[in-house]
Amino acid sequence: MLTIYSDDHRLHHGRCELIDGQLMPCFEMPSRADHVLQRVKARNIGPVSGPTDFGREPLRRVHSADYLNFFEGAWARWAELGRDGDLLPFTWPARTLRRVKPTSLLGELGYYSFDAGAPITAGTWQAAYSAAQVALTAQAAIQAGAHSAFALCRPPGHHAASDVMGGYCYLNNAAIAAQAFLDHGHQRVAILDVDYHHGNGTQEIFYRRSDVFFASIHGDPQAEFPFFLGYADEQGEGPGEGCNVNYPLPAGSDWATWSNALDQACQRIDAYAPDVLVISLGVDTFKDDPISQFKLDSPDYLAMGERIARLGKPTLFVMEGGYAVEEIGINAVNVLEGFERAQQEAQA
Ligand code: OKP
Ligand code: ZN
Repeated sequence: MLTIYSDDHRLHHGRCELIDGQLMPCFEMPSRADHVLQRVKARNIGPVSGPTDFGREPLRRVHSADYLNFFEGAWARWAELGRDGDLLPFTWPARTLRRVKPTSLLGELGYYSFDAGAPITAGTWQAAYSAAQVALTAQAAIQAGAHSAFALCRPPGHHAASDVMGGYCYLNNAAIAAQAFLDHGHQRVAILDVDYHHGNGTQEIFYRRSDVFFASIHGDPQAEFPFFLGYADEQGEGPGEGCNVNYPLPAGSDWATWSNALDQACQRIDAYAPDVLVISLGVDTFKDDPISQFKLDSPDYLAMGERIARLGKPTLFVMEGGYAVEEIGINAVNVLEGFERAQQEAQA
């Protein structure tokens, strides 16, 4: 399987995040991508290439122009104010406040975000831009005939909505790639989000559309980030009615519980009959993940890849979360190896 990767991810390294009332070093750190790349090479799953630059237009198909302009220019405005620490929001237009867009940098940042988990540093725009190009380049490989490809994106993307950042995410890599499939002649795309956290951004982007089916298996938002989306009764709206399905699972869920949800998600995807499949590949479902509460073990990721392969669709894997840094490479690449093994057996 081809892997697309860019060193630009290193340009994004937030300093700290607020977790359980404590300021902690960011869990979403550059070494995450290093470990995945190392494992891709150690297991020799295929070639690794850099991204092609497809420009801003494919980002614009998913994100609003005002949001992209704000994000691209935010650091320069922060620096102009004489600041050099991370740019972080701290006030949002929640209920009881107005959804106006203030003119000041911190006011605007509140308008364009939903939490303080997405710090903007000097290199964040470039890193996120390159991650989106990584996803688009892997998408193009499948467009050109590859059965599968791995977009080793960092920072992740699935919490980013059309004009809102948050949860370590700025640009929705998986959504941008899914939209690119449609823009290159595909009719129906399914996105399966296996990250521990609900892909609220992806859901929002496609919620009223029937050309993208979104399925997500995640920690129950009653108890887990992002709290305010990801419930089982969210099934899509208008033309998108029936094209969204959520499987919230309780803390402590192991492979038996998780794989049952996966089977259900796969049945729904099968019934939708997509041309292609995009996997939001988070491996923070791992038992030792420091911020998550599921109990998957490393071999389970092989089985996950096998089950996904049985859908029999061209498949783009897009890296999302996973914070047990030592094991993230093993677990992510296990999904890819399980997929390839089942795929080769099906062909033989
Ligand atoms: C990103 B991805 C707030 C702490 C809350 C945010 C989790 C984001 C997960 N600073 N944690 O889905 O793996
Ligand atoms: Zn996650």
